Amino acid sequence: MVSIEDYGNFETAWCPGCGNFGILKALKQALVNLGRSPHEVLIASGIGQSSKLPHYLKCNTFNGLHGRSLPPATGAKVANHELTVIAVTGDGDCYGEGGNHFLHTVRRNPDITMIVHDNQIYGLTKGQASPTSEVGMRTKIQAHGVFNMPLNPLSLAISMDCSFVSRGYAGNIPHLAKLIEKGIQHKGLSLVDVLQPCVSFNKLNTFKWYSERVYEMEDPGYELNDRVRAFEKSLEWGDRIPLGVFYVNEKPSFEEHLDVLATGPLYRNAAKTDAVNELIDGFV
Ligand SMILES: Cc1ncc(C[n+]2csc(CCOP(=O)(O)OP(=O)(O)O)c2C)c(N)n1
Ligand code: SF4
Ligand SMILES: [Mg+2]
Repeated sequence: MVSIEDYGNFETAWCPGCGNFGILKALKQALVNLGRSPHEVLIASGIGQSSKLPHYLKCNTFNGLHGRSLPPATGAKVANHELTVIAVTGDGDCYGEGGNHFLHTVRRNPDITMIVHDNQIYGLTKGQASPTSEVGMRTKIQAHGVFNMPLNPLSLAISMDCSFVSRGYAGNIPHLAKLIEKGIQHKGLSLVDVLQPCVSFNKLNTFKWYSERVYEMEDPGYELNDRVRAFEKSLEWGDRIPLGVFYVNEKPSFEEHLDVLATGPLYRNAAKTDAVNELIDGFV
């Protein structure tokens, strides 16, 4: 039987009190609840405080370039679709630098769970505004306040028909663990955007600020495949901020479109080089 201890217990470089700890705990809990052993799991990340998370888990990991958690995650899933593949990323990493990859991964729909540590700030580089920072937020760089409109990740994902769209909160670990579990169980790309307080650089969206606003949606009040109603719900932000699953659309995953995977994972199939050799010989 898998236990939390199987995923290790590491010293971290995160600030004491950071919301990242809640996400790490919820992810371990979700993997254990689903009975996934460390060797069955791959976590791919980019660059950021959030992207350090794989360093603190004993399982297969890949820590790549800024904004690039999704391409290696997709590649790994195609090479071995029996793996549980999770992309861990930040609001800057995923919605800024990696925004293009986000859009096209939604279109591709690989069976990957994306966990976005959305602290509405660039934490690692010491507190510049990110794509999700609120208008008016002052930082050392945005000394007169942010004036760019924040990106709404849920609305964007729903508008593009992302097959699973949800929001969790790093201060509600049991709820977040359940959400991650649902994301992993869903076949296709699942987005879990996590509101994550950065206690060092985001003095606006604090644990107190979130705790006064977030609420769990037991039942969103519409069928989860109703894209228009889900989009409308995703616009709710302010005095009340909904948490939970906003949208689900079951559709074929990227891997299901690839006939070559029908006989099993690529890594198990012996490479067939005859046709390639014949082609190369044709140029000699
Ligand atoms: C191509 C590139 N541009 C910029 C950087 C510098 N950089 C590293 S992390 C980061 C922002 C991280 O913000 P986020 O993804 O929100 O992660 P957080 O640290 O907040 O968890 C930036 C701009 C980089 N490493 N590579
Ligand atoms: S800078 Fe912010 S996001 Fe980074 S570890 Fe510290 S509190 Fe967490
Ligand atoms: Mg961030």
